[in-house]
Amino acid sequence: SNDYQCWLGYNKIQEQELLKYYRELLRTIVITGDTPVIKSAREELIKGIEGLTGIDPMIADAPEEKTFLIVVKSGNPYLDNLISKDILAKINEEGFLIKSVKRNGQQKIIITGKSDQGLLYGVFSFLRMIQMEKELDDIEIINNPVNSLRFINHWDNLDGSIERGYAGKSIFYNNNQLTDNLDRIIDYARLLASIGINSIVINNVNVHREETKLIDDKLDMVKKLADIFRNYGIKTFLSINFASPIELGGLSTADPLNSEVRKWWGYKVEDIYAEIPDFGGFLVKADSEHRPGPFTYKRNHAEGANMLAEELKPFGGILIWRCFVYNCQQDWRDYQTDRARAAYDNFKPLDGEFLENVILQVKNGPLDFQVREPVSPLFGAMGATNQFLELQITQEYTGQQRHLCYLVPQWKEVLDFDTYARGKGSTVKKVIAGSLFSQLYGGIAGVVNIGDDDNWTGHTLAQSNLYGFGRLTWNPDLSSGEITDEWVRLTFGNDPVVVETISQMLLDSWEIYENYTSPLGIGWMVNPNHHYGPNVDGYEYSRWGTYHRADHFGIGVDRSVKTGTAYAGQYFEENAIRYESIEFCPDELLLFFHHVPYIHQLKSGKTVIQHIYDSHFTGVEQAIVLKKKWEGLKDKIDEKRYSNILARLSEQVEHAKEWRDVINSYFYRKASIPDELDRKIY
Ligand code: BDP
Repeated sequence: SNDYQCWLGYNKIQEQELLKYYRELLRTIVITGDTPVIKSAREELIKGIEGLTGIDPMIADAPEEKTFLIVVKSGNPYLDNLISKDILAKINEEGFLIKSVKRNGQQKIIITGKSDQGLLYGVFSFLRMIQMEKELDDIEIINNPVNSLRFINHWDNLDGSIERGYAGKSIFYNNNQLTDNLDRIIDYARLLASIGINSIVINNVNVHREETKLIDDKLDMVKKLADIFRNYGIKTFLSINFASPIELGGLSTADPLNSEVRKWWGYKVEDIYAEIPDFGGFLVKADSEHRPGPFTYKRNHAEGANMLAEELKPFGGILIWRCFVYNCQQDWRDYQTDRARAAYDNFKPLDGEFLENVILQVKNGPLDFQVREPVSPLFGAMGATNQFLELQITQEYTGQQRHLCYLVPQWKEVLDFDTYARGKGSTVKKVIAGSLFSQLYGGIAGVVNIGDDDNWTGHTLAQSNLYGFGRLTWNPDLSSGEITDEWVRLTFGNDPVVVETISQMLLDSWEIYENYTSPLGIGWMVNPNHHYGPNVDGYEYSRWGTYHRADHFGIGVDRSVKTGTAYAGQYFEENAIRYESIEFCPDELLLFFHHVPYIHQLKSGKTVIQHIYDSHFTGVEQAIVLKKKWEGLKDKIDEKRYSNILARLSEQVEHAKEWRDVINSYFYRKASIPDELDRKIY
């Protein structure tokens, strides 16, 4: 069904002239090679052409006079007189070239690349062009991935549950076993490869008892998954338990400097590579939210990470270490400690101490995937260390796939943020691609939003977040508009009304969600634990370090250097100055950085309290408009997807009202300042 196929639906081209044109061109194709990845490319090409044109293409091994589409590696002699060395030299290891050429008066399209993966990506890109009804006459596209590691993180547990999963159960595991439905995993690998993903972590960062065994007597499960993903150019990684030497090995310690511990890991790593020679490496959450780590042994995180990295290195493995480390036991009354400071305080002093196959994985913001946060000050602050950006595709704090919240615009802001680490233009996207400091590794990791629901993501429109994530990891310079337009066309077809309406709904949705939830960068006004729905004081008097500090007079957390927690001082000067002063701090982050009276006037001209009222009333109106726009497409969308999305949008409207009323009445009572427009506040 369409909802299951996502953006690989390959529905028949509607436009008759074009259909004729494609049919003529794609009758015979050549794709050479029989490695597993090329096989996947060939199968995809056939599937795509069959679906899109209704013809059954002839696959030849060697180019003939009349062959139109030729997919060969860049060393193939066939290309010698057709494509110049200069052009070929511009393709990087995983990149590809799609070029129209003429040979003996015959028009042809060449797809080429240096690696099997390059060809696979080229094929997906070509199919995308057809799905989007592009002319093929005069094209020359050189397309290289900007990030070398394009990562998906699964928070799946072996019992089949998914931490922060909003679309059913795990597609990998069931009852501590590998699922029987391997076909679905193949389809998943296709979806990921089609957007350029080349690495996957297959289990939750919180590694519990069963998952600890994945490097031990459950390694065969890893092997089976790796065998599937490999065919699509995707490397498999595991989250590991830092205390494994104790839990699995029976040692009395997991001290990274203990020689028995090192030896134990060395053997383990050897075992893994014996089974899975191209195994990717480990991801580690240590000393965070009750996970074990080097702090127990008075070692620092470089000592912890390097110990593992050293064992992985001979096999080409990578060690990814998360910077989500903070004291989750802090006291809400303590105005001095600030959770936002934690990642920087813990890791910045260690810059330069990590081995070259260690990558630090940093969440986009200093707290935890809120609807709005400033960018983490760690980006750019560790010039001698590989850094990854971690994004959350699964909508934990952004409506849990019951609300529409398209995150690509948010991610674009993060990627384009200027850290000033090396003067103007030191954007996050350059830091993490490794280009700002010429680092060996770089990339983006996304906590994925899929499960075993028919449509993978619960809310069908949430498929766009996975698509957009992949496209951005490939090329962070793509605009939100381009990505959105692509996704809508590939998913729902090329009808201009459909494309225009859905694109606009997506592009507006983040701001709408922000409007009716927590205002001005403050965050956290959610129900504890499950994090769905409004609860202004839900976290205010608990230990997690997530406060708004609202009282009768004002709201916000003073993170200035002069009078607050000094978090603002963790940024490079240009940003530090901007965030330090109430005057320069942008409205949307004001309450993140400053505690201000409700009557404080924003740059918009409104007072804080009036902004809260207005944005919450507006947010609900906008949610209603989203639903209306969707209803306008009733005749243009298949029934299953139409009703899935309609049901979610209806829930969103009702739930937005709850948010509005809870937030507005809280602040109305707290501040005792009436709404200027005298609207009814419940
Ligand atoms: C938080 C989630 C929690 C994760 C944690 C993490 O609430 O379930 O384990 O992040 O990233 O957002 O480790």
